[in-house]
This record gives sequence, structure tokens and C-alpha cells, in this order.
Amino acid sequence: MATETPGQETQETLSNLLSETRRFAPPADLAAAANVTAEAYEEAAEDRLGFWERAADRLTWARRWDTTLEWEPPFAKWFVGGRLNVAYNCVDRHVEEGRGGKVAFYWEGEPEDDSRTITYADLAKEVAKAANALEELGVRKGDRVAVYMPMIPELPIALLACARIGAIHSVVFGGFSATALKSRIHDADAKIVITADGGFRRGAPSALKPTVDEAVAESPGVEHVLVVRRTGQDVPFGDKDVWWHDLVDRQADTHEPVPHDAEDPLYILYTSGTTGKPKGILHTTGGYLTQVAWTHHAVFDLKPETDIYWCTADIGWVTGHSYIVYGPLANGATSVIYEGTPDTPHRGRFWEIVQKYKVTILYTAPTAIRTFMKWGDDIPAKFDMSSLRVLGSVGEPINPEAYVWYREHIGAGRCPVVDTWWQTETGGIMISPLPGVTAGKPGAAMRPLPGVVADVVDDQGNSVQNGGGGFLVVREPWPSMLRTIWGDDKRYVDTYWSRFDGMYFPGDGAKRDEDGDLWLLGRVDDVMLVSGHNISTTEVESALVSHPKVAEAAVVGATDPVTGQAIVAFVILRGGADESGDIAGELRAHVAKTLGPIAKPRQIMVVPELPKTRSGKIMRRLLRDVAENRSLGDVTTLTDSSVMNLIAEKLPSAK
Ligand code: 6R9
Repeated sequence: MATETPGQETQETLSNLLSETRRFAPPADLAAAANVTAEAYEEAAEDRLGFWERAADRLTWARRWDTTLEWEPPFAKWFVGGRLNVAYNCVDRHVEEGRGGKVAFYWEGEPEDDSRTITYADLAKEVAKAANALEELGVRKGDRVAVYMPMIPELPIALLACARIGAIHSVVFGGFSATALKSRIHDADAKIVITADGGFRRGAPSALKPTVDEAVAESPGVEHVLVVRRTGQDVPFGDKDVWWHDLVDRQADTHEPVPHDAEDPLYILYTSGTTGKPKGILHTTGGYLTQVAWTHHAVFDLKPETDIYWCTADIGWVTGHSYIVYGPLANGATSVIYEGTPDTPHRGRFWEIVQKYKVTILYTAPTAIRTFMKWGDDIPAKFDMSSLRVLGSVGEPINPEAYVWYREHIGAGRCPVVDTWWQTETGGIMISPLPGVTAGKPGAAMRPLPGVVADVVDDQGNSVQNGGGGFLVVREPWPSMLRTIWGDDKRYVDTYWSRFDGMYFPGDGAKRDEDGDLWLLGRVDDVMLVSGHNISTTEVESALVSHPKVAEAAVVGATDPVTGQAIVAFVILRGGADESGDIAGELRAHVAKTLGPIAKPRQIMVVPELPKTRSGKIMRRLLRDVAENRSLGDVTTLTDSSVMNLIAEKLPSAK
């Protein structure tokens, strides 16, 4: 029965497990006034390039492009010959068009009394000053600037200043180690590092500068380190170091924006990559801004005059680049930026912020939603969140139960949930419901957006239809696609374009249901092969999370002498759940009932926490090590490595 290659039968198994029948139609008033209607799908299907041209026309170009797409697979150039300045599009044009007094960012520091309001006019001045400062430091177009900062206003200002002068930023998440920072500085050959003395984390200042010093000590190519004073803590200050307030504050607050080529690089962002050297994903100017601006307008139905938009991601990740900085600003949105964690100083902090700023659109991650479920329904219930109208999710598959909880307890059953699938590499959202069009299904990312041609294929690359599971691919180039891996075209081709001929392979499993809607099933490396059946970790996790006692679950396949692989589950219980009795037995029976006996875990362990990457994704690789009783692999990308000790303590039964 056990077979190595997933054949037709196993494809069916993967697809037929989860049957979710709930549907949520768009609210009538939202649908009636929606930015994008169902016609967009038809328009894009008829003329895909024409569709993206109209999206590009939402931006201000200094020179219109000659050719929309030059495609020499797998290398794409979009809007060839066009010239524009990203910072001008994100900031100046709003001021010129009379919206200078409009708030760009409500910034909320982690300490509760610490906030700043930044209008578009303020932002224009700050970006101009920072651009002048970078030029004074000798930064020129094409130079690389490493950015290692907490979530403070100077972070988006620094990125926009780089974009303005055509310098390529490379943001390294502020939680990464000196080694990680150093390898990214070296790979991109960065000339400048922008950082801060520190940031606030869970109520206390946490230093960043010493980490930068350690990395810079071994980076002779770095000429200057520009340091924002945020926490005021004592930090060592050396020859290369310059205080932001000394240099930037004395600059002129105007700066002429030079237009850049549509294909000039905008930024590099390293994917954290659990194995091997991190990949420097390269994004360019015109196509990237076109797609992030259009998707932000369409997927969140953003009305810049009235909406208050909040994306809770860190700017250190692509979600922050595309949907805190570039997309929202290009659209002239008013956004909230929050520096801290959801539990500081209390577990209602997010909802307090929603209430304070009357947030209308909230974009967060399944890991956060499951944490809120664990903390209990009573916490969000204490706050007035009646301003909310659209809820977004990104980062991992959202389990149907987490979706429904989000819809009900945060959105009061009134707000559509848009589950947005995309990657650092895709630059912008690719698969998502449209809130005024799509009748959403909990757990499904639904359809490729207009202008995006995605498909589900079997291991031979043939399109899988009704109810079939397989591999997600993208068949046609899209404007915000990565152009290459920085300095490594071969790795770009090998990683993304070699698995299936002529198709982009993102590395995710997916299924298409009978209605043609797409469900993302997690990374293909995580798919389990049990008695010859391909079973997705996502589906078993979703079945576990659908049990009222479970807040979060992670499932892995562990080698098993009988079945090839056996399912091992790690679960976190919801706040207040009764732990007495045979909880493992109860959950195993629940999975068998929901998905079928084949998907029943061999073991279930109740744990206090799960290992997650710093961007909140579950690290199943480490759990596999535990389940197979091996010593742990690389734990450096974990948020908190003590989590693995907590799990190990629970383990005798795992053997
Ligand atoms: C934006 C971002 C990309 C990987 C991606 C996939 C997973 C992201 C998802 C999702 C299911 C969603 N992912 N969004 N899986 N449904 N809505 O997260 O970029 O950090 O590069 O991660 O995240 O596995 O391939 P990145």
C-alpha cells in the first residue's frame, strides 16, 4: 500500500478530507460601494496586460512606459521604459493634491502614553530631510542600505528616503542576531546601516546597537551607522556612528525627487529560510508599486478618506513592506503603526488600539488570532470595535475555526474576512477573496486575484480539477514578482522555476474544491505520507482547532515502522478548557470523526507553547525532531528557544 510517489488516489485523499460548508456572503452595503466588483475578473481574463496597465495608471509616472511586459522566462521586466519615483508617489503627490493635512500614520509606541501623529505634509518633510542626510553620508543610487530598527516612525521614513534617492534598502528584522545581520550586510555589500539604540519590548527597553556593533566590526564595507535615539539607554558610540538627530534634523526639508527606471531595484528582503544561506529577494520599482497599491485598494476595499487601516505585522517582514509602507501610502491611506506586542501591558492592547483610533480595516496573522482565542473571548468583548468593517489574515493557512472566531469575536459577524495568500517572493497579494464580491469560505483563500494566473497541478505539472490536491503554481508573470535572488540568478531559476516547466513554484501545497476555490495546505515539505496517503498538516491542524478545547495545533509526520509516517500532534488548549480526563483520546476521536480514521494522530501532546519563527510561522521541522526523538536542528530563527525545553519536558510519551 505504501508508495513513494503521490498518485491519483493519494491526491484525492488529500483533497477529500476537510469538508467545510459554511459560507459568508459580502455585506450588501459593502458590496454596493466596493472599489472592485466581479467585472475585474472578466476584464483581466480578457486582457491581462491591459488590466495591469490600468492598475499602473493609478500611480503618477514621470515618463510613461513603452512596453508593459518583456518576458524572457523566467526573467520579467514590467513597464519597460517607464520612470517614476516611489517616494513621490507615496508622499509628495498627496501633499500636492491638497491632502497634506491628512494623517499618514498614527504611531502608537509600546509605552501607553507614547504616540505620534504624522500627516502626509510631515512625512514629506521628514523623508526629504532623511534623503538629504543619506546623500550627505555619500549614499548614491544603487547603493545598499541595511536597516535594523524597531517599529518607530523613522523606519518607514528611512525606507522612503532610500527609495527617493534610488538606494536599495535591505531591512533585517530587529530580532535577528548579529550573525544573521552580518551575513545579510555582507551578501548585499551594504554601505550604510540605519539602526536605533534600542526598542521597547514587553515593557522594557531592549538594546539593538550592540548587535549592530558586533556585525559592523566584521563588515569593513560599512562606512557609516546612522542611529536613532529611541530608548535613551547608554550605547557604545564609535567612529562610524552618527546620531540621526544630529544629522537628519539639520537638513533642508525639501528634496527634489528624481524619477527612477521602472526596473531599478527598490529593495532586497531576505527570506529567513530554515535551511541554507538566506535568499536575497529582489524587488523593483514600477511593477512592485503597481501591484501592492492595487491589491491594497482591492482586497481591503480601502477608502482613503474614511478608513483607518491597521496592519499589525512588523516592517521587518514583507507584509510590513508592502502593506504598512508602500501599498497604503501609495493609496493615501491613514494607517496605525504599533511598536509593541499584543500582551503589553495587557492582553487587550490590540483591541484598545482599535477602539482608540476607530480602526476600520485590520490585517493580522493566524498565529495572533489563535493566541487571542487561547486568551479567551472575554478580552475583546470589553472593547468597542464597532468601527471595524474588513478583516484580513496572512502568513499561514487560517484554520476554519480561527476564521470563524475572528469573524465573530473581532468582527461581530459583520466584517468579511479576507485570507490573503502570498510570499516575500510574490511581493504582493496573489490569492484572496474580494470583500465586496466573494462569498467567503472559512479557511479558503478562494481565487487568484484578477491579473494573477495561479493553478493547482499534480506532480507531473498537469492541472488538477474538482476536489483535487496538489502543488500551487503561478502560470504567468505578475508585476510585483521577484526579479531574481540578489547576486544569484542560477539559484533563482533552480529554486522557483525548475520543479515544473515554465511555471513558478512557490513551494506550497493546495487543493481546488468542487466550486473551483483554492485552499492552501502549507509548505509541501510538511505534507505527511501515512499508509500511502498524502495528508496535509494543515487539515489535521484545522480539525484539531475545531474542537472547542483547542486553541492551536501543530502536526508533523514522524517515521513509523508500520505506516511509513505517523501523525503526531502538539496542541495548546484554549483559556479555561478542562484538562482533566483523557484529552488525547477525545481529540483523536474528534479528528477521526471530522476527517476520517486515516488522519487520526498516533499521539497527541498538550504543550504550553509552539515553536515559531519570528514572523509567527510554526516550525514543524523542530517538532519533527522531537517526535522522532532526535536532537534538535538549527533553532536560531526561533522567537524563543526556551519553548523547545518546555515541550521536551512533556515528552516521555513521545517516544
Ligand atoms: C506574506 C508572507 C510565505 C509563505 C507562503 C505560505 C505561507 C502566507 C498564507 C500562507 C496559507 C495564507 N502563507 N500567507 N499560507 N494561507 N493566506 O507570509 O510571506 O514570510 O515569505 O511567507 O507563508 O506557505 O509560501 P513569507
